[in-house]
Amino acid sequence: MPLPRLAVIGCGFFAANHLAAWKDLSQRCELVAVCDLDPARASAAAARFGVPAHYTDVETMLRQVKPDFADIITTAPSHRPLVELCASRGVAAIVQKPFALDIADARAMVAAMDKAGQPLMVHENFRFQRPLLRAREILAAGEIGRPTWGRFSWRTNFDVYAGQPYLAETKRFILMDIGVHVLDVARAFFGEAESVFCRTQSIRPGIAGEDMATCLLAHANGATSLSDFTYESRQSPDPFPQTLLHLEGTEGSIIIADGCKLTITSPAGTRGETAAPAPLSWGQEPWLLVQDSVVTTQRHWLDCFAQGAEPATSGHDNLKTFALVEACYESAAANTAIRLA
Ligand code: NAD
Ligand code: 89V
Repeated sequence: MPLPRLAVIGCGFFAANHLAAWKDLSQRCELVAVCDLDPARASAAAARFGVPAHYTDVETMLRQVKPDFADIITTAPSHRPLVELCASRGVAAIVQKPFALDIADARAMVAAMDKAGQPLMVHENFRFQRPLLRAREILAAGEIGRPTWGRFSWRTNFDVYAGQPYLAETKRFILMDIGVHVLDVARAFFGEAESVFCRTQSIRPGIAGEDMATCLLAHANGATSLSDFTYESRQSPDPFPQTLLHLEGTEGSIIIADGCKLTITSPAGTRGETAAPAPLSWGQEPWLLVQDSVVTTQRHWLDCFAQGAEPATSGHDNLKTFALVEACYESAAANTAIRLA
């Protein structure tokens, strides 16, 4: 059985992690081409990762290499046209977060891929980080009883602008860049929210969008969660890129602290675990936790693609996370809680 053929679109800052992860998964898929509008980036990525073909035009690439799926690692403005182009050619797609510029574009992408009968996944990897996967296993096993309250906290002063300078000009910033991650984690743990109240702040001078947000969610399962995230938190050690966690249930609690350290309290007592990322030959601190989750996310796609199963962060599912982000913007603008449809 031939391996599924993969083409990558976008060879910028974060793409090196996707490409290295696809090379680690080369027993399960064949990386046949890369494409970038910038010819130097396209040829450098092909050379670095031993990819047989590189292009600067996506349509030419799709026509010539006929991949089974594309991995779209561009920024949000190009996501809808690229996903719709893949759909028009019957090519399945993975698209990086944030899914789209707005929910109308996100819905259009889901509709296009549904019409093409092809799977669509958002590469949303925070929920695939090892400490969070382990905490979800413990919660699902019922060790702390019924979930009642949770805080999902992502606070750092990491200089994200050095590698991703476009974020300094992005009008809808922290909710769209980090909220899509952390609110997706909140949904993964507690399920859908019925209402949100969000407050945003702009702390750092010269940053176009909000760079701090605090979101209070009322979940349909009765739990309350607090999701908070910022690039303007000065603390030591700086926990970047970890999502710290404090979950409570009717029987106990799960806490994820710096260093991927879990503390679980249940009727059986209190114990500690460490859920560290797997070592990677191409791993680089402080990114290893994220890089490891990229491999896990891409392996999940391959599992689902082979089985014809819907990925956990399918376009359909990520619409619900995206709707939460849009509701947070609406709440912050109106300074009131917003009920979700
Ligand atoms: P980038 O701007 O550095 O790279 C994007 C590349 O795509 C550029 O080289 C650009 O030339 C290319 N491109 C854009 N449109 C194209 C088109 N139509 N055809 C071919 N190439 C095209 O961006 P980045 O920092 O690598 O981020 C890419 C995405 O990844 C963003 O949405 C970002 O939010 C996301 N991201 C995710 C994570 C994570 O998964 N944890 C981390 C960082 C960034
Ligand atoms: O994951 C992301 O979207 C990046 C980060 C720096 C948080 O890894 O922006």
